[in-house]
Amino acid sequence: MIASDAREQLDELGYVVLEHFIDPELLNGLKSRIKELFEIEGDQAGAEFRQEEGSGRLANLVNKGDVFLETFGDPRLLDHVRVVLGDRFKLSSLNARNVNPRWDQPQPLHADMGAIPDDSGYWVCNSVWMLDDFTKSNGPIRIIPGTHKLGKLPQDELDDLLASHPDEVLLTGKAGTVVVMNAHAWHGGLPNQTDKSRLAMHAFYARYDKPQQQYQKELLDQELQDSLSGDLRELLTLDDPLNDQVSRNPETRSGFL
Ligand SMILES: O=C(O)CCC(=O)C(=O)O
Repeated sequence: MIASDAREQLDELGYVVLEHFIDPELLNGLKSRIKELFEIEGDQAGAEFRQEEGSGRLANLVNKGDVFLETFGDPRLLDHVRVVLGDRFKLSSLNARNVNPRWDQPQPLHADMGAIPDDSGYWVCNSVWMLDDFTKSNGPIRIIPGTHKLGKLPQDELDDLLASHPDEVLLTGKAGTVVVMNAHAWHGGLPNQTDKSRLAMHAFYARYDKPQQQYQKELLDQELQDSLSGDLRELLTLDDPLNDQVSRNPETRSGFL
């Protein structure tokens, strides 16, 4: 069950901000494992998916620590994702993004995976886990409310994807906040004007019939796959021939995030 105003915000605005969502102990665990992974992976960090100038990225986090298994299957989160994607959906990817201090470029406005809703409706939904405070000046995400309903991509409508948009809203909040976002809504990260980096984790979901951004069955160690059962196994679609068919081809898995 989710609050009716949360449902309304997801329907109308395309996002909802859930404060105090992450338990403080989990928050610390996520931050310290992510920090460790950045050190271990060095200049290869994010390479399984994409690297991005001005931000550190990590990909395939499901495979990189038990602490991540406590995140993407959280029933409170899935209740919100269900509002966007309906009852049948899967984890598409679990990544992190750390905006470097003083990085002065915004990301272009985009919809995740360049996705446009189809005849069956919305098919991408993201959740942004704020692992640091997100402030107006340290590289928050901007979102243009309502654009998930347009059925158009920003690159087809705007002359300048980097320019500020008259309707943009900045997603800010304390560490521990999670934003659930209809990922068809136009959004993008902003510059970090501060001396500290800004860390987020993204648990990204797709409708059951669409490609995963990262084909989990190919990426996860066999030992981990064998140990997973129940809801997590189902969310990762490790036993789903339809997913094998749609997610195996790397060409269908491009785009931002
Ligand atoms: O700033 C973030 O963490 C998310 C930015 C974003 O929308 C992206 O990387 O596609």
